[in-house]
Amino acid sequence: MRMLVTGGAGFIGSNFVHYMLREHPEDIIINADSLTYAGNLENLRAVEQEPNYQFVRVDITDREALRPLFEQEIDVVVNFAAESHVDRSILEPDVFVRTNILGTQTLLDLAKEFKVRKFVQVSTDEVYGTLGDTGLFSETTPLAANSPYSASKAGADLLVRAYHETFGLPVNITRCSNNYGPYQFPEKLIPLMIQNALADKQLPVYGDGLNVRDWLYVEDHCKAIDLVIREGATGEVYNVGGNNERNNLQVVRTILQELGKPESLITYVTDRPGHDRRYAIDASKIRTQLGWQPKYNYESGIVETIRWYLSNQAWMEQVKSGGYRDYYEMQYGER
Ligand code: NAD
Ligand code: TDX
Repeated sequence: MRMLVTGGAGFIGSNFVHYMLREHPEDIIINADSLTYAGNLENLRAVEQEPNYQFVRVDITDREALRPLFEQEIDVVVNFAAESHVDRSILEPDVFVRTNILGTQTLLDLAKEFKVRKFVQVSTDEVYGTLGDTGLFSETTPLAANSPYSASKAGADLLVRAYHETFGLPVNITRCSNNYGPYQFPEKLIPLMIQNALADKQLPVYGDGLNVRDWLYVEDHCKAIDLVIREGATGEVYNVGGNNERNNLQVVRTILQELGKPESLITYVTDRPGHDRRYAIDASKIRTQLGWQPKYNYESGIVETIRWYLSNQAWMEQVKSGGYRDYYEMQYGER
């Protein structure tokens, strides 16, 4: 199978490339990524010489630059490429609309023109909006996005649906809860808090710290996408989540305990505007229909993740310094 993976230099995408090369060495992976601030080829250094892996620096809104990739007979497109950080979307929504909506539509057009066998859109539980104290998001929960980020992801989901309904494009959409694990950019809660705690800097907890997220180890997400590629019924949406609801204070306290740092580092800061209170996923459809089961439980996954960041401080320093970007600017030219 020849697979076009977009956004493969980001957090989940790079974990997915590693996962696929390990689990399916017979497949060919073409990683198309424009290397924004969130894209880091350092994540893929261990596989860059693999004969069945290829990296192409390309923007998913650039139809003509993408065309030669589709001319290489792509079987499956897996679209991870996105602007992914909610706080940035509040500051600068434009690029979210451009990449997440226009970029997805550009890929859909090419997938249709070149008759790919499957288009998998990697979406998020945030398209469903927010929950109160009870209830779970199912695949039929109405879309009710609350941030420019989630609105742009919901817009993309609707386009994916429309290309299936209108043009018969064979698609799947996966909607996953919060991922954690190696190679996550340190603007997101877990790596940010680990870094700040290690440096004895304050840990900025938004609002009352009681917002709930449903955490999933990134490898379990990759496993779910792999299953959907191979066995997902055409046109279907699959929710992915690990039944690991924790509020933000619980997450931050675990990090402090593991690192032996004091709770006095916790600092309550102004809440995120439109901050969704609670996300929780009903993943029974992918579990019963495709047999997906997460391998990691949160208690061991979070400890393993903290240890990964501890033993990969060189990676983190590079990301923070921007040094890796300067290097790849040299390698791949001006952006
Ligand atoms: P990320 O920000 O770490 O990585 C995004 C990648 O996309 C980067 O490598 C970046 O360079 C690339 N990219 C951005 N704009 C591009 C463009 N115009 N053209 C080509 N490449 C571009 O994101 P992530 O956390 O790995 O998320 C990956 C996908 O999974 C996103 O679609 C996100 O919405 C979705 N998702 C993320 C989570 C999570 O917890 N992180 C949960 C559910 C769904
Ligand atoms: O400094 C912080 N302090 C804080 O309290 C940060 C960065 C976050 N938070 C809170 C906000 C959220 O309630 O922690 C929670 C998690 O925040 P993020 O890591 O920014 O993730 P979230 O907004 O939940 O979105 C993530 O999961 C769904 C990803 O960034 C999205 O791409 C994905 O779709």
